[in-house]
Amino acid sequence: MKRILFYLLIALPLFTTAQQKINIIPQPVSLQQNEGDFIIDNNTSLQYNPADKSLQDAANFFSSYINHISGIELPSNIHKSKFVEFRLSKTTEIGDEGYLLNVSPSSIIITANTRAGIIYGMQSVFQTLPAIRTNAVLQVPCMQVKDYPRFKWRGMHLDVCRHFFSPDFVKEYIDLLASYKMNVFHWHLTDDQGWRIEIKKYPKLTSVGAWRVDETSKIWGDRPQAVAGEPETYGGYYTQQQIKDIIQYAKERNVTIVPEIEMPGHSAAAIAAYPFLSCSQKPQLPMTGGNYKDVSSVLCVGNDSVFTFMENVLSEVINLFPSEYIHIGGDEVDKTSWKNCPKCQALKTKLGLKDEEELQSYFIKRIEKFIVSKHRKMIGWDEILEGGLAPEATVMSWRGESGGIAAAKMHHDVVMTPGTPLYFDHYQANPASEPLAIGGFNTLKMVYDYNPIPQQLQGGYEKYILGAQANLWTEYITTPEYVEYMVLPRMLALAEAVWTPLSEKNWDSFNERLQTQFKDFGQRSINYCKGNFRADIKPSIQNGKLFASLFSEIYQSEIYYTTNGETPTIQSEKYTAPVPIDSTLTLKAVIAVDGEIMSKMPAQQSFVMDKAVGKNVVYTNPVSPYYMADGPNSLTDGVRGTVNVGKYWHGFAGKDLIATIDLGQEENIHTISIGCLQHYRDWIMMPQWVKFEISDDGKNFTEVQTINNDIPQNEMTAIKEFTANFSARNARYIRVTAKALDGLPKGHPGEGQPAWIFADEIVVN
Ligand code: TNX
Repeated sequence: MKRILFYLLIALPLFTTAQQKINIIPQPVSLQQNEGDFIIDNNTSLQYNPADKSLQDAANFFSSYINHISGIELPSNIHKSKFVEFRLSKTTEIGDEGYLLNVSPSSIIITANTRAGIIYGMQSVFQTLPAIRTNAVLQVPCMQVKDYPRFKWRGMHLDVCRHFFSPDFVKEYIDLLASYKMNVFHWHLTDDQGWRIEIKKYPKLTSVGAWRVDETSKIWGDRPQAVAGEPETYGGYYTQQQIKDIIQYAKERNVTIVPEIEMPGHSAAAIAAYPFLSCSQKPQLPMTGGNYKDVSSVLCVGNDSVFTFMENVLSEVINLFPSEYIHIGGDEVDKTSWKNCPKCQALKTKLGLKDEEELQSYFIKRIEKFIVSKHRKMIGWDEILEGGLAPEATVMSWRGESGGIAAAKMHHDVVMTPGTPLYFDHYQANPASEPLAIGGFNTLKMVYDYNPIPQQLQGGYEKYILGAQANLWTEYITTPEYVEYMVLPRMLALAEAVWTPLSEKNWDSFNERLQTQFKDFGQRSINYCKGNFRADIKPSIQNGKLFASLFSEIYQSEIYYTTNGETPTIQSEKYTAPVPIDSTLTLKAVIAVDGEIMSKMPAQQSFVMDKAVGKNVVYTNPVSPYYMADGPNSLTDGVRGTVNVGKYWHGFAGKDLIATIDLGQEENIHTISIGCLQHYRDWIMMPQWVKFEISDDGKNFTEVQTINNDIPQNEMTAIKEFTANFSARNARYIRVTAKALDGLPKGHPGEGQPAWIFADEIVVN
């Protein structure tokens, strides 16, 4: 007892001196904070072996940062009372990118096996310092850190084609990556709506392909196509000199740039510049947005001069970029033009290929051979698996993880970039109060919880997962400020998911450390999303009873809720435990921080109690596996959908929804309804009509009513309850038929193609 008291007494001053808490993101493998600080001031020098050029570069990086935030000039290799030392060593436990950081009141020593590790040690130090120039004392808390990454590919992608971003902004983006120890910048340089890299041999790629009629003020999918003679004023590209400069900038920060040159699809800009590249060889104007009507976007695979062209392009790209990997795209290739092209068909016959997928595989394999001949590795989107994977290809898995899993099982390397949760063009907070995004919903917590190693690959295949990457497609992202907003803070969550060992990951700790970064973003005027202030409402069944659990992602927040339809206030019920649901009601919930309500609008979830709840449903046409809501009985689970696509909606692709419910026994009923969603941009439309039928035996059905749709087809978002009211009758079986549209309406980007039907609940009373 005495002993404890003694320790308490000596330990106490340590806590009361209010030493700055260390908040590093990503969380290091091991970190021990010690008493005291190292102060960087005019009595500080840098120490390193000047004969080592890489250390000299690293030292310059350190001193220019310090100069930037304080004005202090740090001299190198002269005697001062305190020093910051950089040492190259051979320490096996920290690998190629790891570092040891030792901060005491008289020295900061960073030890690593490579310059990369030294830079990461510096980044950890920088995170303890002010983010901008102030008069504050530069105080680095004493600590001992051992740190190294979990994955070697820690990537961020940026699409500069759909909208163009200046070289200066690209550098800012690289800086952001580097601050959180991300080491791959995937630069998406060519796409349908813009070619952004100067190719000396083919100047029209940029003089034509980099410019388009400016329709920036209109939403991507609604932009009109260009008309001949209109001025092409929107665009831009990077000269080879600018690219060299950016590569050097990235290298100083240990960021490798992986260039992507898209082929054979997503090539409309190249075709606008050189029409011979397409099957039809028809001239076309550069695209302004997402309208693909009569546009060729696929290279002709049956024309040998197309290969010569692409190989010449790749040669210049390979000469510029030192990256081990060259990304060739390979995604979303519409093979219709190949089917109608005599040259492509002749090639298919000559090579004895089964179908167009094998033609695509032929294309990719031939390009891989070329890239390998230049001593580089080819990487492509997961579609390159179709028709047979090229022998040495690395696969970037974006349509979920399945492509990555398949490739790893074939002993190919994989980078995980699944749309959920790693597409940062998707919403991160309540869409109702966010700037317009492409769709989806990937919150900070979802990104944080992401583990790049799927269960199916545990026990032998882990080594094929190089790491993970988030993608930022910019159809809806027109400005640098908006890029920052979509990337921050989600990139920080990803940084921890790809760097920190699972055992050291902790959401609450991350959320707390994040608050320091938020202050830094604020000081540096960097735009970021303040958080997902939408309470998450999760229905669950416990012992046969329905409950709603409420969650918040926000640091030190509280949740208030109502069940009477009113908007919750700080005086409403405070959430402490799952809320029992035993009648038809709408639950509304808001998030508060420090007594202030932060949600711009409440999250809400409706529940119904009716004769069909919990009853079995049989479908004539299958539910889409992508929109299963909470399982096969989602239409009778008592949980209603919201305008938020995907949540609690059952999706049917292009076919009628025909659902038969068995109530288990004869019941007296007088009303049946079904809720349907329209989400025009996502190809989800109201059915043409809904027919309600009843039966005693499940075989012979009698129609009680058919309700026609009255929601206009151009309405962007709507929820409609199709309701049949009739004089009370006895029945055991109910059949509901929602008739699909014959095709998406005229003027819709997918005109004539099958529409989706989304339904959430069938209510019987
Ligand atoms: C799919 S991801 C694409 C992109 C789009 C993106 C929008 C991938 C390989 N292809 O071309 O920009 O969806 O989220």
